[in-house]
Amino acid sequence: MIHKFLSDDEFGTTDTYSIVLPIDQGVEHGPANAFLNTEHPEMLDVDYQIDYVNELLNEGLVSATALPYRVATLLVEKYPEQKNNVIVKMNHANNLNPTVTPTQAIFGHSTRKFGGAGFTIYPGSPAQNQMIEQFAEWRYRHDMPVYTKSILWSYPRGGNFDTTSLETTMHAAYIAAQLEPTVIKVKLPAGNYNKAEDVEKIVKSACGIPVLFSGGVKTSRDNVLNDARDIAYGGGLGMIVGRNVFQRRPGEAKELLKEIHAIFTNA
Ligand code: FBP
Repeated sequence: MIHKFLSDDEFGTTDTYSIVLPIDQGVEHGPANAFLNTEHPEMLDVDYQIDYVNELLNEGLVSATALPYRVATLLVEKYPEQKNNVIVKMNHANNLNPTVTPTQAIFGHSTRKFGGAGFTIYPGSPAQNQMIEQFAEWRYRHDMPVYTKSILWSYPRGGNFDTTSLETTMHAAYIAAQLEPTVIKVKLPAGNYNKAEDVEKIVKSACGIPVLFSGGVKTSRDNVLNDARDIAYGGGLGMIVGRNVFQRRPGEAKELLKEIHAIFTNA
């Protein structure tokens, strides 16, 4: 498969793949957990962070980056040539208070400065309709179809059900597909599942919309590469991988990214 950046016209088309670097964990998990208490604490410094992301984009190791509004704006101001490889994450949750109903608030006020816009929905949450309608509102009535590509994170949560099963993930992909984003992002199912074959079922559930997979806490190189193989051979568009990249030292992170690229290139 051929590697495509978000800025390429062929992004998301058949026989291409993309590796997206999300760095919204400072909002979602807090700056200490996301950046400081890791092997790569320099990431807490936003100037360092945007230089590092620019470097990974320039080296062709990531196809796009998904950032919260302020960080996305700083990156595009310093490196305007990266504009079309930046996905501004429009809504966010945070894990400060676990008793709050899982929902996402709109932070971003415009997607025009960027190449892509990212939204999250939590299917199954008591607040699911609010998030689904937030995305539908932007997708159909505002500027997304004209100016930007869209990535829809679809994470089932907020109810008394297994959030990580194959069935739930297929359901999340099918719901997301009806909103017609450019690309859907779901997590791989957890536990004992049939890897590449189940990835294929999730991809089919997305009704022709390409699917990015993965994400999660930092784990071993082998685990990340096994996931990459399942995704590549199951027909996924690629990976969206944050903490497993930026919580590693740069040398190790770049080696891991190169190995992921090799898997997708040869799939
Ligand atoms: P969770 O709420 O399950 O942690 O998922 C959110 C998130 O971590 C985002 O912050 C990020 O956009 C995406 O999932 C993937 O990032 P990572 O690879 O670090 O999990």
